[in-house]
Amino acid sequence: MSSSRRKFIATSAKAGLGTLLASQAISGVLSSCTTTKKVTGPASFKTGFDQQPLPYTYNALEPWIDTETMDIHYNKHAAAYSKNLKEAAKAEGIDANSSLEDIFPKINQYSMKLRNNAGGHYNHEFFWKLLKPNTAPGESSNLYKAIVAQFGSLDKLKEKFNDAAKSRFGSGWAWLVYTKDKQLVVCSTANQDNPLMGLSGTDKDPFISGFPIFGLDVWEHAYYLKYRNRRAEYVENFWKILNWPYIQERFDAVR
Ligand code: MN3
Repeated sequence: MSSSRRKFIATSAKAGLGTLLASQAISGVLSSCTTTKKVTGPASFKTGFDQQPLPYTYNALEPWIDTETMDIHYNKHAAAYSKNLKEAAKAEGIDANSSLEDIFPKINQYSMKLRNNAGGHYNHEFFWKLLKPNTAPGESSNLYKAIVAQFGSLDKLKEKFNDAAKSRFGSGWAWLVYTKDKQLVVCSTANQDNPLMGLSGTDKDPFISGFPIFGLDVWEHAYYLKYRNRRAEYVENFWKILNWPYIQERFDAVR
């Protein structure tokens, strides 16, 4: 067992009150004494600047994501974000051993090159881990229960998430975010922005800040070779390769 896992179990055992407060939040009754811990996630999810090995082969997600797309997406697009992030960080005096989670809250202090490539690198490192064929939601998991409490059902969440992914104009991402108010919220961001960034949205394009539980890349480079203009079909198929054990672990770590 990893030390972070041991620590998590030890923390969970002591977390009777925390669990009570979280269940109140999940049922929609937010207690005024609920602690609002900063939602940047635990250390075990910290992201460095180097690209990590893809956790499966290029054809592992066939037929939902084709081999050629996976290869180009990982080796060209995602690799470029990591390379350009390191260039920008060096130019802007950022320690190469920093984690992106520490940089995102103050992202406005840096250039657009840093923002785009830090987001691009983080989002893709995260995205690869979110994908795994043949997993299913554990209906007794905290995440599943929170989804049902918040949205009514998993199908209702899917509908909301798919709408966000389909209606994001141009390039961007759709997200399920856990906010510091302990709510699960669906949102989307443009380009390579993500909910960990210290950004503010507009009335027409509100920005939801929080810890991403999962997200979907809706840039054309993520699907165009196979799906052409059929983004809706790609979005629908995402649910067939969503890595439920991993997203349940993420939720358990921040809730
Ligand atoms: Mn991409």
